[in-house]
Amino acid sequence: MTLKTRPTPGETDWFTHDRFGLFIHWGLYALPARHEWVKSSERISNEEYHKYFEHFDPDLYDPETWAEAAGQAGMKYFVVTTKHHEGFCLWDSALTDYKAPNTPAGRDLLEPMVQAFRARGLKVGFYHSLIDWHHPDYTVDRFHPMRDNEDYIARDATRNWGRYVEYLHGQTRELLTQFGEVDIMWFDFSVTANDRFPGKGREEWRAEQLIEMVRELQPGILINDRLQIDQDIKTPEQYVPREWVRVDGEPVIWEACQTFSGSWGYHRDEASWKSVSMLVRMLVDTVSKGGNLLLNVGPTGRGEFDRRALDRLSGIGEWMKRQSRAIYGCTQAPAEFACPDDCRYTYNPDTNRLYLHVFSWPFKHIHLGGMAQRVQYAQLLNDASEVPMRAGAEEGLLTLEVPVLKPDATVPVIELFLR
Ligand code: H79
Repeated sequence: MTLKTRPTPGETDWFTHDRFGLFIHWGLYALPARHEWVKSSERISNEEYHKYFEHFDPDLYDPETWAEAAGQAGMKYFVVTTKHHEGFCLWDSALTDYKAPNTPAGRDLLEPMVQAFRARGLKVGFYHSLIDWHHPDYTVDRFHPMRDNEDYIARDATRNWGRYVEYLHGQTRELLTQFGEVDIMWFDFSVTANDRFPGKGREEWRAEQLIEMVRELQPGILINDRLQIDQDIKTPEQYVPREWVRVDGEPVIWEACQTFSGSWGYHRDEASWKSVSMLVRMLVDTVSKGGNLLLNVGPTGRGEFDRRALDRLSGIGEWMKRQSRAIYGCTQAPAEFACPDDCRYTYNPDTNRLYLHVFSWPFKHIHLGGMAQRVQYAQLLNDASEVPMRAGAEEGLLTLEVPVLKPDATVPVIELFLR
């Protein structure tokens, strides 16, 4: 049997079937182009940061091309930053002036994005930052850009936290009432205290009340875990979990979020871009442990996915075009199937097919212990060419006879039809 996860309040079937989504981090930080945390890392004041607001003019923005790139890569949903920690909003919120329509962009940028992705059949997710480095009522904490500014900190006494929480809840309401059906609400994130500043968590966000409102407005929506109350999805960030993610010993629904290069926002000079091969292996590895992959693009200030991102997306799409059967509807294989070296298994419980993803192509043979009686037929997934099998030398051993030349796929997959 495959692992059964702890039940959650939302509708998770589509999510664990689809497995692969696009994260989009787009905001004013695309202009400094040196990490979406630049305001915090460089201790930039609201006044200094304002130049990015005044110059935000994404004249090449065409969400249809974004949706096409995501769909072509095999992604089935997307999650976009409606507001990141800098506080800038992509939509025409009635609750702030700090929004795209008031920049040279001159319009709501979220609505056309939602339309374009939905039209391509992708599900819609909103990332919304709990943290806000622009709002006047948001108090200083360990990450705040003004954490070293004594005057700014002194004015915390005059800040009305309740007003910020109303803003947070009010904007969440806007997002869940003005854009049709929303499939995921992705809040980010609760702040721990340090020796200088208190933290902000479920009490501060009034998380219980917020969650209740979200569920009332969008029944069936999936909510992540960063309000300090676990809901539908656990969200490991920028690492590959060693095994199926558990909470209190129980396997849960999880989604790893990963970057192409270490920055979420567009970063011009970041050089540690992952290869297509590494990204495909990351996707396979994630699904082999029962998880989803949410892979991020940081569009430029002109409103485009840059060449490096497009290259990776199209490379992944080239693989997914023939191999997606080993991803959609798949999960961790039952423990009885011992996976050979340099490989991963994914498994589709509905079709009872096991997929052997070969990370390092071996010479002529792959030996599968204990499988002699279990496999009815084997083929390469990229071209449906038969992989001959014979009973191995040992009891129960099944030997697959594979071509010497690695098949034409970034990660070749052998489809095993089980008995
Ligand atoms: O939105 C993306 C990130 O901006 C946000 N979550 C994802 C989805 C996030 N990134 N890091 N964190 C949350 C936790 C804080 C990490 C930090 Fe740092 C390490 C803050 C300071 C040191 C990363 C590195 C950010 C600045 C330098």
